[in-house]
Amino acid sequence: MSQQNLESLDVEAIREEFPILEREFDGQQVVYLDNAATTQTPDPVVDAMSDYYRESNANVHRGIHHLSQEASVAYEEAHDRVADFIGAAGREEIVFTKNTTESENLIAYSWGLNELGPGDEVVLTEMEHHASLVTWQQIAKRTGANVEYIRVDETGRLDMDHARDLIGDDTALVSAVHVSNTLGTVNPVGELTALAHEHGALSFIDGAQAVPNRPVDVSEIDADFYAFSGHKMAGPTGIGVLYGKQSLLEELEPYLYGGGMIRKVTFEDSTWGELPWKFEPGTPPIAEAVGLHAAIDWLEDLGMERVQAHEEELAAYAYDQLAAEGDVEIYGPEGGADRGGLVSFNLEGVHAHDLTSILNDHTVAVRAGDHCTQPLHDKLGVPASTRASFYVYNTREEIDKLIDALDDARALFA
Ligand code: 7TS
Repeated sequence: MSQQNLESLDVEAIREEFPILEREFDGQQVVYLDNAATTQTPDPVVDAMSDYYRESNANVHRGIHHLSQEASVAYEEAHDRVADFIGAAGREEIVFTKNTTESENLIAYSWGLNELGPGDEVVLTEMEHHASLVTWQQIAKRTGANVEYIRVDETGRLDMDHARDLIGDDTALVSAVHVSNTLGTVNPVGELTALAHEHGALSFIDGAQAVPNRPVDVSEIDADFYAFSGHKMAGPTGIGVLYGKQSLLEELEPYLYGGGMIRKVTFEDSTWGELPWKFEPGTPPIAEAVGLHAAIDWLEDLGMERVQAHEEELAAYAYDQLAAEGDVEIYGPEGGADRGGLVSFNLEGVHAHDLTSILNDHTVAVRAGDHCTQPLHDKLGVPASTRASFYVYNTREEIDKLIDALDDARALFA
């Protein structure tokens, strides 16, 4: 794709599909820079879900009547669409969950509890989200396995020498975040997966901050498992994805039991249905699957390369503007190809929560806290940071508003 094409996201036209961006508080239009927490939902996605409820709503699992048939087809096709979007082989490899957190827990319970034991190692990174860190920590406690962490260096990148030292024959799983939700670092997840495989270990990649923002091909990464959430990619809340290699998913015990996932049930025992239904018991998120399908169509119309280029451009701009302030500490790589579309920082002498509250007075929506990476913040030596995170509808002018508001925070607190 040419550079010109890469730069051609029509942000003005995109913004028209998000009425929420017109909202005003105290006469000021909202500047929404909290996209790493959740993105806004464009009209075509809202319409797809609304149409589903108005015209096709029924339970799935192939009921005999027309509406159930229609709902089932829509639900199944959503799996196909996701598979195609991330380079999976087919719907058998796509399990719908509630969110990334549930996808992590599914593998932790289905595989971890059954397969891990004393002496086994689970290798994480110091920049894991609690969704993975807390989960594997607790599974390790229950199984006697050890958790090790690949170090984050002073530039906010993974120390790959340390990764090579840590990943060895005792390693059963390497679980790494693709793009850090705090540092913005884009990790070499293909290399980490290759290291895991060299030692007979599996790899789980947390793609919650990657799939929304860049082209992702799970077969190229060769990840065994890969997880992400609908609500961070212009889709609805209530739906997440677990990708798993079919051969592995076939061997795994289900994590939740119930209706819709069985083949044969007697009073004595039960057998499991086909993939992916084996892992989707009960009434699934049907309208949300329709919404996720629409969100993927919408994103692919924009072009994921363009989405990535737009975010990298905004992140580099924000980084430079913040760095030029002189009293701002920024975490993570400087920008460019190994930073995703977010910047976490602290203003000298001002607590992140106070700064975020001042920014809110200017209707600039950012997030303060540890962003579910407490151990990483401990390592950075700060209790919290302020994070601005970008999506396809954000502009440089919105970042300028954030920068302008810093003066108020200095005047009040510094
Ligand atoms: N992994 C990463 C890297 C994340 O950023 C998040 C959510 C999750 C997992 C969990 O996703 P969920 O959909 O199950 O909640 N991150 C954030 C955040 O940074 N602020 O709010 C949610």
